[in-house]
Amino acid sequence: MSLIASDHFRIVVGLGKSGMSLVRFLARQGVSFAVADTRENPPELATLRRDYPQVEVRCGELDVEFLCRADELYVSPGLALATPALQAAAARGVKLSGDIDLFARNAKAPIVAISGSNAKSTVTTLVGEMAVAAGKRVAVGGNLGTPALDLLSDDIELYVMELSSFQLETTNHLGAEVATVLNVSEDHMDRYSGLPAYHLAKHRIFRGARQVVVNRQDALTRPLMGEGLPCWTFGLSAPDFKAFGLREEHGEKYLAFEFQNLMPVRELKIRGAHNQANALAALALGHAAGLPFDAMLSSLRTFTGLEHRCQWVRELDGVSYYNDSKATNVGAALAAIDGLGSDMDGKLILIAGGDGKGADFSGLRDSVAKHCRAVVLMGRDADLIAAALGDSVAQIRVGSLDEAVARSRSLAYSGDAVLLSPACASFDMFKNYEERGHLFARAVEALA
Ligand code: LK2
Repeated sequence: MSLIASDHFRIVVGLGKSGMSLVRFLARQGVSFAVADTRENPPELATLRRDYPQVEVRCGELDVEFLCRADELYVSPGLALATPALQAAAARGVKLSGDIDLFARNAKAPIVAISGSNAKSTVTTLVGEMAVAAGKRVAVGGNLGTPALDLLSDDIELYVMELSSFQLETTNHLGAEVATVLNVSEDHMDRYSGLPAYHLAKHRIFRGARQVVVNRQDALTRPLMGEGLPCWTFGLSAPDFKAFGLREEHGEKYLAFEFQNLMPVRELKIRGAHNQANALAALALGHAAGLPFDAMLSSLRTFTGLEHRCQWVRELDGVSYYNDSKATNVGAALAAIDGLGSDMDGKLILIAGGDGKGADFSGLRDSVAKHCRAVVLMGRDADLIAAALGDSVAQIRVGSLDEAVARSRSLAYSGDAVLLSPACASFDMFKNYEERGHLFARAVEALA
C-alpha cells in the first residue's frame, strides 16, 4: 500500500544521508522523483548514480523552474528553508516538506519524539535501551544514527526519534504518541532570525501529539499549543502528581515518580545534575509510552553515556582528559564545565572554539571563571570567545587540535582535567564533531 499518489512528482533537495534515505524510500514506493543539490559534488552522488542510474540529478545552484515541476520538495536539514529558490517555489504552490513528514505518514507504530538544544541523543539512546529492556521491537534514529525512513518496518512496535530543529522545520505533521523539547538555549543563530524563531521550529514537534513531556525548569519547553493534552513533567525538584524529580530521604537522593522513590541517584553511572535530569526525562517519556519501571531502571543502571559526550579518554600525570566534542553550542559546554568542574578538586583546562554559528559566548564567562585554570582557543571564532571571556581567565590561542592538547598538558596540574568542549560546530576545521572527537582522543593517546 502506498500513501503517495503515483501521478505526483517529487524532488529530493540535498543529497546527504537523509536525502539518500529519501531516494531509497521513494524508489521502493515506485513513484517518480528527481534529486537536486546546491553542491557540484554532493556526498552521496556516486551511490545514487550506481544504485539509481535512472534518477535525474541536478547539481549546482538551485533552478526554480526545475523545482516547480514538483508538487512537493523534500528539503534536507542542511539547507535553510529561507533559501530564495525554495521560497520562490513555495510561493508558486510547491509544498515544502521533509523526510520526517514522510516517515510520520508511513509509521504504523507509536512514536516517541525528542528534541531540545542539548541532551537529545543521550535521552533518545536511553529511551531506546529502556524499550529493548522491556522486550519491545524498537527502532531508534532520526537526527542520530539511522535516518528516519530507513527505520520503517512493519514489525516495529515503537519508534524512538531524535529530531533537530532543522528536521522539524520541514515537518508539517508528526502525530507522536509522546513528544518533548528537553530544553531550549541559543543555537544555530546563523540559520534563525533569533531565539523566538528557533523556539518556534522546535515546537512543531508537538503537532498532533497525544501526550507531552515538559521540563519544569525551562518554561520554553511548555507546548505553545495543545492545551489540555496529558502532560508529564521532569525536573530536579521533588515531584508532585504526573511528575518525575529528585527526592532526598535519610541522606539518600532518589530518582522519584510522584510520591514513590524509584532508585538511588548514586546507582547512575552518568554523572552530574544535568544527567540526573536526562534520566528523569527518559523515565517520563518511557512511562508515557507504556514501558514498565523495572525495565527502565535496569537500563539506567547500566548506561555509561555516549561517545564524544563528556567521555573519559585517559589519565596521564594525574590529569584526566575528556572528549566532549559533541558540545556544539554554549549550553552544552556549560553543562560539561559545571558538571565536571563541581565534581572534582582540581581545575579544568578548557579547549574551545570553532564555528560559533552567531552565538553570544558571554554565558560562558561565570562558569569558566569559576572552574577553569586556563582556556585554550582555536578555530574561526576563537576571537569572539576570547572577547566574551575577557580577563576572567588565562587564555592561549592555538592553530590546531594537536597543539591544543600539547599546550593543555603543560598547563595542567595533577588533579586537573583537560576538557574538549568547544561550544561551537566543527565545520571550519573538521568534517564533523565526530572527527574532531576522534582526533582529540588520538592526540591524547599519543602523549608520551
Ligand atoms: O547544525 S546541524 O544540525 N549539526 C551541526 C551543529 O549542531 O552545529 C553539527 C556540528 C558538527 O560539528 O558536527 C547540521 C548542519 C549541517 C547539515 C546538517 C545538520 C548539513 C546537511 C544535513 C544536516 O546536509 C547538507 C546537504 C545540503 C544540501
